[in-house]
Amino acid sequence: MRNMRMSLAPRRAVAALAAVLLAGGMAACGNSDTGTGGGGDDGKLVMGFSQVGAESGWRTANTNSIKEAAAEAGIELKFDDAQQKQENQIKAIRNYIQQKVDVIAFSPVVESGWDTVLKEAKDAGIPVILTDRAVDSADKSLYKTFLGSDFVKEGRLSGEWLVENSKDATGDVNIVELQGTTGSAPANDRKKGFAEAIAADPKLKVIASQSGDFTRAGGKQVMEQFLKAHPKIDVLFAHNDDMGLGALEAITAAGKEPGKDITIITIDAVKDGMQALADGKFNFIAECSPLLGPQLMDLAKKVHAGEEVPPRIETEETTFTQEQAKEALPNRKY
Ligand code: GYE
Repeated sequence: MRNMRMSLAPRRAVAALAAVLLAGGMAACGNSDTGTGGGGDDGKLVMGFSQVGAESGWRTANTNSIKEAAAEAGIELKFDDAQQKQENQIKAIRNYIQQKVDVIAFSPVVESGWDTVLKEAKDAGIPVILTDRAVDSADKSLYKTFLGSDFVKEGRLSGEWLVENSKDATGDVNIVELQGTTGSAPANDRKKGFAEAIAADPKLKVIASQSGDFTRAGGKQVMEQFLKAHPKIDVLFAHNDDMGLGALEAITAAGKEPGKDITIITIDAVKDGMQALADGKFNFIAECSPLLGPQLMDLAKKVHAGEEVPPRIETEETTFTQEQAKEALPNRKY
């Protein structure tokens, strides 16, 4: 009896200790939000992703691509929609730092003002990948790589098409420009590339240029103002399909025929834009691919494993005329 009692006591202690350890262990793995650092509940790589918003068809396709690719790659994705506000993105990134995710990826709504929060991520030892849009930070060590399009090139290709197709025009060709979100990389760069290209022909003149925030509503509203203020508009250059699609309504309401009375050039090549191009309402689209998910997940794995990655990875893109849009449309996935 005595012996038994004596042997029971240590057994109870062992059991109690085991219970404590088990509870502690469960707490640690049950809460990937507070600090596993080396993976999620099931040892998965955890990515915190801060998305710009849901402003356009492009963005929806981009979000879907990221979510699908994460699931396929076995990456646990924490996703936040910032509703086009930088302060929301900064908040989301700080949250991810606190949660000790393995990798932070984000598409910065504007180019400036990221140094402080990027430094916080770096100090916490969490690698950052920029996707879609760039930042203007002088310190390139604040992020591992930038995966996305060459927006200057997209603007330039749009401008070059216009130069080529205005050869026979006599007199001034009046252009209005619908810019993307003020301060965003695609708005800054597309404007720049387009301006550079059309400088080749002095009769091509941008007579008005304003932001429509990359949305259909914004495109429609600003185009209405343009049409009221300027009796002779020959060309619309919209920084994305959605603003161009919004502008179509304003143009039709003003009694003009889009694609004929006003030549329309846009960027993205999402399905609705391609449909407008195939229908003869748009005249040219420079493609910008939103399908960045698979490459992003690949990069996240490499960066997490400490592998070197190139500082800049460019998306492959093309351009579409009306004829090419008709051909491509049946197979367009987004
Ligand atoms: O062109 C536009 C979206 O950053 C490339 O953002 C992206 C742009 C895209 O709202 O439609």
